Amino acid sequence: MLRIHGRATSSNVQAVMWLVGELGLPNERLDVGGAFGGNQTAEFLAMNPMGRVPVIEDEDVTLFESQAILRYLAARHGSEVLWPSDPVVRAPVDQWMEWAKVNLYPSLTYKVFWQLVRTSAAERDHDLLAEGAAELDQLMTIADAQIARHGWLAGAEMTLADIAFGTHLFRYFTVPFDRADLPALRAYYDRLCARPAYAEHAMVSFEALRVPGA
Ligand SMILES: N[C@@H](CCC(=O)N[C@@H](CS)C(=O)NCC(=O)O)C(=O)O
Repeated sequence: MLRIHGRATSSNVQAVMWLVGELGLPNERLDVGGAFGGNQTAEFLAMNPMGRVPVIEDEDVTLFESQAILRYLAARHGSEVLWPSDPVVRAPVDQWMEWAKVNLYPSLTYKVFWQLVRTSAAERDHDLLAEGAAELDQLMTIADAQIARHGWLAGAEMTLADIAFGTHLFRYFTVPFDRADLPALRAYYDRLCARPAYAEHAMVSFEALRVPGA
């Protein structure tokens, strides 16, 4: 059975679990990382020398890096729609997956989420927070236009690009900061929230991550 190593509060684990839920794959998820520890043992480092989650074990495959895991699971167990086999159809899906990981993830995770949830108010870097919020305005405006035009991030149907991107929207819309008013993005997020697999795996409380005074 597919085994996923990683705590449910990790956004990278959440992306993998959301896909696992969408595909209905039987699985076992183990709480590893953060307060659970277990990610610096020799056994874990043999699977991922970075000591990070998620890691998956699936029959003959052991894999780390969440985006590689998404591609692998979709290619091996998924549908043609989520991760098309035709390179021409797949390319924009891959493009938007990378766009989300390379741009959205650091701005939201390290500049906004970490400042608001994982840094006490006394130590908060307001310049960094403002920088992250401005970056998010720009990035989400791009996403809003793309979604308004096509329906989903990479086209007319939900793909891995939406999983790589949409996973982060729960935190984006939940942490308290000034967001741009983007109707297509908001409607898209509401559609994601109505999906059982998203509600179960991406809309995970982050209160366990909050530091005192944040
Ligand atoms: N590029 C990696 C990043 C993995 C990563 O940074 N994971 C974080 C959780 S989101 C982690 O393992 N942090 C240490 C911990 O949880 O103990 C991926 O996408 O899988």
